[in-house]
Amino acid sequence: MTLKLYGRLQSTNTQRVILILKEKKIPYELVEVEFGQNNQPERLQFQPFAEIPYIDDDGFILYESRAIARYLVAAYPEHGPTLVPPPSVGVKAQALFEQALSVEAFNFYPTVSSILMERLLKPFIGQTPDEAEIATLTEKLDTRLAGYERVLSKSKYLAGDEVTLADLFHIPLLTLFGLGQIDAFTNDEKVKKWPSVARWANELVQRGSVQS
Ligand SMILES: N[C@@H](CCC(=O)N[C@@H](CS)C(=O)NCC(=O)O)C(=O)O
Repeated sequence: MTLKLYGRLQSTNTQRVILILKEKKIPYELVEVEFGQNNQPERLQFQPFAEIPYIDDDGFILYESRAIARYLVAAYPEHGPTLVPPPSVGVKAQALFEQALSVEAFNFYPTVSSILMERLLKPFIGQTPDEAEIATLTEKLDTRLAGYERVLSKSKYLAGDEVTLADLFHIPLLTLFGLGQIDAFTNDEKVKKWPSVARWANELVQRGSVQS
């Protein structure tokens, strides 16, 4: 049975799963869930937190975009690239991969998604962005990106010289930097300060799985 992905194309968390499905070349069917439908009892039995995305893989239900991605690489090892370090790399290299995953989830995502909420969601629902909050968040993001530069000036990707899920998980929000007026990769001064971050981010958003 074809894997079913319940979500919405505009949802960045759904996009994270679609990206991995495409990278892994796993056939799937997107079941579009409309806004406000997540609270229906028939959905809550599958996603108790009333969110998207979730998948149904031949009766196996799983939610949380990052957990879904980890499941896909483990359950479909014969499809596409590995995207995670193999067990043979040892405990320490595995731990470095986990470290990179945490950087995305706890360092990058909360700050960038908060800026995007202000810049994109608020105007969409008729509210005014809080410019003082955006300035504080942008300052915070800049200190985070300085950290990324320290990492990415030493290795091609976050967990070494091979691309992994840790890098790919950034893509849905990276693709919104332009719309969200986040100038990290367009401001000459910032690009000069963080050239490795610009190199890494530009390469990620140009991957075939993003463009297709
Ligand atoms: N940590 C969750 C977050 C899921 C989430 O926040 N989903 C949003 C859409 S991007 C949602 O379902 N919001 C409620 C709604 O759209 O009804 C994940 O990574 O899957």
